[in-house]
Amino acid sequence: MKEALIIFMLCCILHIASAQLKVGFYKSTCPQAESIVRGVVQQRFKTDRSITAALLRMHFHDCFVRGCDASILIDTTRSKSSEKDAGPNLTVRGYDLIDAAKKAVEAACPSTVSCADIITLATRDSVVLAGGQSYNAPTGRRDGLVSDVNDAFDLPGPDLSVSDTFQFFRSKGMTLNDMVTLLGAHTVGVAHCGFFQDRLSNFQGTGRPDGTMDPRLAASLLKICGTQSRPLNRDPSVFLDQGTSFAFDNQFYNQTLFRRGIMQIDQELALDRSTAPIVRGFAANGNAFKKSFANAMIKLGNVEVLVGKAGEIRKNCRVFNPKPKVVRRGL
Ligand code: HEM
Ligand SMILES: *[C@@H]1O[C@H](CO)[C@@H](O)[C@H](O)[C@H]1NC(C)=O
Ligand SMILES: CC(=O)N[C@H]1CO[C@H](CO)[C@@H](O)[C@@H]1O
Repeated sequence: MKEALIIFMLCCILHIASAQLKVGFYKSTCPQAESIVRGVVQQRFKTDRSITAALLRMHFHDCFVRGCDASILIDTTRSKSSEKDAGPNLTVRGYDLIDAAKKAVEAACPSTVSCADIITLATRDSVVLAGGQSYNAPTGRRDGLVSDVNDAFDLPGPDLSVSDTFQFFRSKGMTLNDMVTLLGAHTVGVAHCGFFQDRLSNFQGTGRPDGTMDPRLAASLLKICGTQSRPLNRDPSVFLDQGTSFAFDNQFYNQTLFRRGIMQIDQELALDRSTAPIVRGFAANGNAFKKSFANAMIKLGNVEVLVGKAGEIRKNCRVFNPKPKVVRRGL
């Protein structure tokens, strides 16, 4: 009896904490939703393993700006510049995969599954394909009605200190452990030179490389990046995890222990007194990292979500649904 009561109470607390999202939200309204998304991701992953990195970054940016509401997917129009056009968003990739998944899901269940949930599910599936741990991703998000180029200031830059970076994560309800865990997503994917170039030869205007980077790594990256800045579309990029670049594993942390973090924030995680023990723990125990990552992703996916009747279920992830025509009576 007592146990049943405790379990019942736990359910309620967890329910409230996840703001009405629930695992299997589409079980009755679109039972195929999760398997359709998984199929599309699997198909893509076969020819493009970099899709894991693309989706992880998209999901992070979506959730940190106005919550996980697919506001990142909205295309700019002639009259309004959307989130996509903000500096940090310029190199987000994977929009075409979301379009493909949405199209397949719409064919099975029109106007039922949100674009925000499709990002969440596709990201989870792509992490699993790259070697990460699977998790039950709660669903039931609604798509937002706003996307503004000025909102992307909620995203931290790569040159901030650990404590300044943590302010961003704390404001979204994340712990320091969550932050170190989520940055472990940099175990896959690439960064353009412009995001770390100063570390290679002229760190903070000193005329010298960043002393916290392995000099051999700095020298080899300098050959790729040079010293001049370029526009993003002509800027070379390098792997964020120089060990196992496509595997979703704990090698990112191990690399930073060897001073082989690419961006300043990545390296700082291993050096800052507050985060170094977490980094050492994950570097030593890959399964602990993967488990922690699964939990942190569920938390990320809960940030400021729209549920119930809020927002809408977009038909096309790139545009808001047309406003219903106002029917005027008696005028
Ligand atoms: C302090 C927090 C973070 C900062 C400052 C940061 C910064 C960056 C930057 C500057 C890039 C390079 C983008 C480019 O050159 O195209 C990048 C790439 C990436 N970020 Fe982060 N990031 C942060 C946290 C996260 C989180 C929480 C995730 C996911 C959970 C994530 C996932 C990724 C992935 C997967 C890539 C590679 C993207 C690709 O290959 O296209 N990042 N990040
Ligand atoms: C950690 O990274 C270093 C430097 O790249 C590498 O030599 C070493 O084999 C890695 N250790 C593990 C356990 O993967
Ligand atoms: C992927 C994407 O939509 N990128 C856009 C970012 O913003 C630039 C310029 O504002 C557009 O040209 C890109 O298409």
